[in-house]
Amino acid sequence: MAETVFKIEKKKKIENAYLVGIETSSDEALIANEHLDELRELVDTMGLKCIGSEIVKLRQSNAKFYIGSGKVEEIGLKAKEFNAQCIIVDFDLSPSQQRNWEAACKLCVIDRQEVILDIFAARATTREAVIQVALARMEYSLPRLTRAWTHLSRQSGAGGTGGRGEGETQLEADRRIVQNRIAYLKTELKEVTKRRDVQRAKRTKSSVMTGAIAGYTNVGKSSLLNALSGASIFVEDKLFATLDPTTRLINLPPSQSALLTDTVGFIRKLPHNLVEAFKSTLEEVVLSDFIIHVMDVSSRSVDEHYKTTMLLLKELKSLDKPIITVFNKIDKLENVVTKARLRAQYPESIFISVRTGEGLDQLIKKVEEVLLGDSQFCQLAIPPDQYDIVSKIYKHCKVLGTLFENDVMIISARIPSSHKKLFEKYIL
Ligand SMILES: Nc1nc2c(ncn2[C@@H]2O[C@H](COP(=O)(O)OP(=O)(O)OP(=O)(O)O)[C@@H](O)[C@H]2O)c(=O)[nH]1
Ligand SMILES: [Mg+2]
Repeated sequence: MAETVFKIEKKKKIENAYLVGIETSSDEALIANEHLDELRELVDTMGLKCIGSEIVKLRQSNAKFYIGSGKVEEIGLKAKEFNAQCIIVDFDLSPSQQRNWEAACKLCVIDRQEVILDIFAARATTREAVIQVALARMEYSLPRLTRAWTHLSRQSGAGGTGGRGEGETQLEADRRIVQNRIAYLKTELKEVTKRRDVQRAKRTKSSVMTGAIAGYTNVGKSSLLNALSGASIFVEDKLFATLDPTTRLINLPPSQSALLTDTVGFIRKLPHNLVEAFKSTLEEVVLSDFIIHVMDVSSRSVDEHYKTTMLLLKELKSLDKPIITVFNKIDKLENVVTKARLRAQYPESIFISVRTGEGLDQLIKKVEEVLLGDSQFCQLAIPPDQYDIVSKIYKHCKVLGTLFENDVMIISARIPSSHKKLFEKYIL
């Protein structure tokens, strides 16, 4: 498969990367530095060594290279001096810009999108994730087949998959192969998505409320679900540890429960074809009743992370749901001023540490509040031959009191609107 060939080839040849950040006129130097730090983390997650970096000040964007041509040549020389085998830029390059860079520097040039796609490809394990990532990568590669440093054209040119048709140039043949593969992956994805829909339908029927844990990558979303549900989802101090959503039941004392789904992390400038390909995975967020938005309080870019996630939630048309804003990793925060500032800026937020357990009870309380938020106070009359419904009432409603009138049990409770129908015939 082209994917495997790409990975092997890349691992063999490329070890050292020279990074290029960008400072636009609207960004301050501090932000440019934070972005470069994030790129360093991405490159580290990718398994490459960052041997040097610089930030380029962008005054006017240039059609040929995005940044000035003199600067590109300078970067190429510096990267070679550092013995780098590739240059990684923290901005998106159009296919022709990428070709121009590679021609000017005589090195492989990788843009931010490709870095993220590469990490996703290395991390995908389930069939659904593998197909989603492969599709996004193929779409990224299709307009880039004439690139000097391309895995796909070389692979198919080497006589790998499907030969060249009569009168067809190598490029046309490559394009045809990639287009066929994209079509094939799209059909495969449809099949897998159907299965997810079935699982989801089952869950919807169970009438338990569902929540999605969303947020920037590496903030502790999986750790939080593990802590709340006793699950053992893979957790790692690297970006994009989770690609597949996991759903677990959490019990909320005294008698409620909800299904919580851990989702793929977001990042600034998430490649659009990746968002498209992950649509069915991201639908876990779209279809949830509420969202727990987790942030890393110790990150210097916490406000930007907030904006990125909110923007993606907006794109997913999910901003109308109740959102619980949570700042995790409070154990790591030394600066008390930050906490005060965030508290003022996000007044409804909750500060927690999954590591120490601090604030988790407050979060659970908040989830309960949200679940009951759209509830109504009702009195229910349960005749003796139907007492078996009582445990269900306890499970889904907030029971405030019970008493007996003859043999009929009278329950005062707050009933979430999602369950009103279920108990309708008992309502007085
Ligand atoms: N100090 C501290 N570290 C934490 C806390 N919660 C999680 N972590 C660490 O943060 C790192 C990321 O945690 P994950 O749970 O994998 O984060 P995630 O948001 O699921 O990340 P992705 O799936 O990669 O998007 C891990 O090394 C965790 O051990 C916390 O409360 N305090
Ligand atoms: Mg995770």
